[in-house]
Amino acid sequence: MQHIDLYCMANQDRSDRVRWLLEELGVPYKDHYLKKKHGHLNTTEYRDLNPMGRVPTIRDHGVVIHESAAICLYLADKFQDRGLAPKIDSPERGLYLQWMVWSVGSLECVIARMFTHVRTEEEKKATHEFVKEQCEILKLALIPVLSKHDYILQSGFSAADIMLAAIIPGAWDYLVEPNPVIKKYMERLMQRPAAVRAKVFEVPDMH
Ligand SMILES: N[C@@H](CCC(=O)N[C@@H](CS)C(=O)NCC(=O)O)C(=O)O
Repeated sequence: MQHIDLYCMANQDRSDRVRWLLEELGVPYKDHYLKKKHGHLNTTEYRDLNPMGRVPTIRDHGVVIHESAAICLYLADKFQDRGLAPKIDSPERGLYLQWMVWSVGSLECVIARMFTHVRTEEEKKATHEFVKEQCEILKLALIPVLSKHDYILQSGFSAADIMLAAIIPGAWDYLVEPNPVIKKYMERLMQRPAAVRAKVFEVPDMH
C-alpha cells in the first residue's frame, strides 16, 4: 500500500488526531514536519496544498485535504473495513457525524479561546471564566452518553473517540479533572497503543 503524506508542525498539533487514526487504521504514512519560524508554511509548494498555510494537510496520492475533521472522516470512510466509522446506512451514522462535528464545532472552538491572543491578565481571567462556563454546558452532552457506554458510540471505539480525546485535554482542569466519567474515558483512550505510538498525549516539542 502506498503511504499517505501528513504535513504537520509537531506530533501534538492538530495533526495528532490524524496520526492517531492512521495508526489505528494501520495505514502507512509519512510525516512532513514544517517549521513556521523557517517559513515552511509560506512556501509556494505548501500553499499549493493548503492556501491558508496551516496544518494538518494530507496528500493521499492525487487527493489533497486540509481540516483535521474532514481528513479523519475521509480516512475512516476510505478504510471502512477497519471498522472505525459506521457505514452510511448504519443507525449510528448520524450520531457519529454529530460527534465528529461537535468535537471541532462546539468543543474545540471553545477550548481554542484560551489559546488565542489575550493581552492583559484581566482578559486572560475573563477568557478562562468563559471557557469554564462553556465546559459546564459541554459536559451536559458528554457525561450522559459516556455514563452509558465506554465509547461515544454504543457499538464501540470509532474515529469520533479519536477526535474527542485529542481535543478534550485542552480543557483538562474544567472538563476532565472534576468529572470522573470523562476522566475514566480519557484514561481508557490514552492507553491505546496507537495513541501511544502517535505520541498524541506527550508534551509538545515545537522546535
Ligand atoms: N480547523 C483547522 C485548524 C488548523 C490550524 O489552525 N492549525 C494550526 C496548528 S494546530 C496551524 O496550522 N497554525 C499555524 C498558524 O496559525 O500559523 C483544523 O482542524 O485542521
